[in-house]
Formats: sequence, C-alpha cells, structure tokens
Amino acid sequence: MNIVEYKKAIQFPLRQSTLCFLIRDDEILLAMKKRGFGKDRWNGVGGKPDGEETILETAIRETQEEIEVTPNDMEVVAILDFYFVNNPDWNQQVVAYFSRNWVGEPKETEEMRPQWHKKDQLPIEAMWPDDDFWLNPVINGSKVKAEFLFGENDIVMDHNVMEVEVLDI
Ligand code: 6OG
Repeated sequence: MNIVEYKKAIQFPLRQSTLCFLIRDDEILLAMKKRGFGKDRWNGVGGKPDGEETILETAIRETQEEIEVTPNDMEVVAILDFYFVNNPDWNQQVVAYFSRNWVGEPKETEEMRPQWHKKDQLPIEAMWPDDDFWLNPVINGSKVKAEFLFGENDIVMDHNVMEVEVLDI
C-alpha cells in the first residue's frame, strides 16, 4: 500500500489539527505528551479546533492550555497530512507553526511537560517517526508540505516531503 492508493479509498477533507513549537536562539521547545494520542512522545503543542475557531485561533488556544504561554507571532512552517492504514479515524492534516515571541513561561500542565532542547539534538527516538523527515528542514528555514502513511506500530510505510516557497492553509 502506498499513499496514492490509500488516498483513493478514503474520505476528504481531512480533519485539521495544530502543532506549535516555540523557538529561542539555538533551542526548540518540545513537550512530553502525558496522555491520549501520542502519549510518551516529545512533540510541539496543539490540537483540534473547537466549534468555529480558525486554525490560528486553535493553535494559540491550545498553546495557552497546554503550556500556559500566549504566542504573539505564529509562522506557518509545515502542512502535514497523516494517514493511518489501520486507524482511518486518526487521519488528519496538521498545520505546524513556529513562534519566536510569546508571553509567559512554559509550564507543565496535566497534558504536557515542556522542556527546551538544542535544535541539533532532538530526542528523535521518542518523537513521532515522521518528525525525522520534516522537522530538520523546517528548523533550517525551509517550509514543508508533506504526507505520511503509517502502518502497524506507527511505522512510516510511505512519505512525500516537499520544500515549498509558500504554504496555503
Ligand atoms: P490531540 O488529538 O491529542 O492532539 N500530531 C502529530 N504530531 C507529529 N509530530 N506527528 C504526527 O504524526 C502527529 N499526529 C498528530 C497534532 C494531537 C497532537 O499531535 C499532533 C496535535 O498537536 C502522526 O488533541
């Protein structure tokens, strides 16, 4: 099974979700997910829209809820389409942001334990496997449009990663 075949058999549009990474100097803020989808993985912070919220409003609210920080600037750095052969309910499009300006200090909450990491020392074995394909190019300044097909045990069965000039949400 590859992405082209899988996409013929599923329902669109994908539901959307958000992911936000704080950036300062040579560091990136990752947070350990303490419960639910992606538990025990380091990731950015984010989640699904509530009601009629825009995707940007969602990204800001989720960052407030999960690490008690209010981002002031949000740059869209990646649009990631995730497909799960065995769990189509998990299929989703994730809009990823970098924020370099915010109010507040990252705090641990019931959902997330934030920690600064050197950009060149990501704990990749404890992150989603797709991050290995797209996060470094984004850290190095690229904008990325990508799609991933996951199989058993969240193995990446197929992927396409494109560096693009402009990202349209
Ligand atoms: P809730 O559904 O728990 O939010 N997310 C992913 N992040 C990465 N890096 N890789 C993936 O590969 C992901 N799939 C989802 C979006 C889930 C959070 O996890 C992100 C949300 O920020 C499959 O509310």
